[in-house]
Order: sequence, then C-alpha cells, then structure tokens
Amino acid sequence: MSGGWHRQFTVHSSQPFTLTFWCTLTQAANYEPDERSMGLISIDGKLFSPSRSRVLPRLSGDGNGGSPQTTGWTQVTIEVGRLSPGSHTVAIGAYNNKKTFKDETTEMLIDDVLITQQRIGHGDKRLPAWVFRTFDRSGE
Ligand SMILES: [Ca+2]
Ligand SMILES: [Ca+2]
Repeated sequence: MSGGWHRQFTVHSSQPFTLTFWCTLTQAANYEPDERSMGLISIDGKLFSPSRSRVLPRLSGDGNGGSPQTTGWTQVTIEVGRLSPGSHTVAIGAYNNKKTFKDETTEMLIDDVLITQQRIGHGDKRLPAWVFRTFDRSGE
C-alpha cells in the first residue's frame, strides 16, 4: 500500500530541474524483516528508477517488540532533468510492501519541498522555481 502528497507546478523553460525536500520515515515496532517501508517519488505519475530511489529512506522490520525504527530527518536531492513546458505533478510518498497486523504502521513526514531550475547563463546558480511549505518539522 502507498500514500503521498502531491502538487502541480508549471514549467516555462527547458532548463533541468532539481527536487529537494526533508523527510523522516518511521516504521512501527512490530514489523518483521520481510516487511519493508520506503519513500517514493513520482513526476506526472511515473516513478523514478530504482537507482534514483536509493537516495530515498527505507526501513525493514526487526521483529516484534522494541521501539519504532526511524530514519530521522534527512534531506533528499533528486535530479529531475528537463521537463516539457506546461503543467506537471510531483508526488512524494511512502510504500509499505506488506503488513500482517493492525499495529504495523508506516509514517513519512515531509517538509520544505523545493523545486529549483538552473538559471540560463548563470552557471550552477539555481533559481527556486517552486517552494511548497508543508508543515513545520517541530510539528507545530
Ligand atoms: Ca521491532
Ligand atoms: Ca508483520
């Protein structure tokens, strides 16, 4: 099962995009080792390839008992590449391949989602194209 947050944004020029955001992934205490939770990203409904997804948080269960496992807040950066002019949708979410009991839950929080686009003629300087505030990491 999976769930996520998504937003539309509009592209005006063909310079490459970079997506950055902060996230933390938490798996409840009683997952088994074959029960995995991971972050996922899609653009226009198309998932990024597995090699790119290695930068996304992932956890596997460590059996009944103990504490929930969490990655803690980490910043993820993904080179999105070029997008055609027009409207696009970015989705950031989490996937859980299996759960066998109601006390097994996966939570992914995200914050400071930023899509930047390289500025024409300004080398590596990046222009924030879209900033999506979600909620504060302090939970307020
Ligand atoms: Ca455990
Ligand atoms: Ca289980």
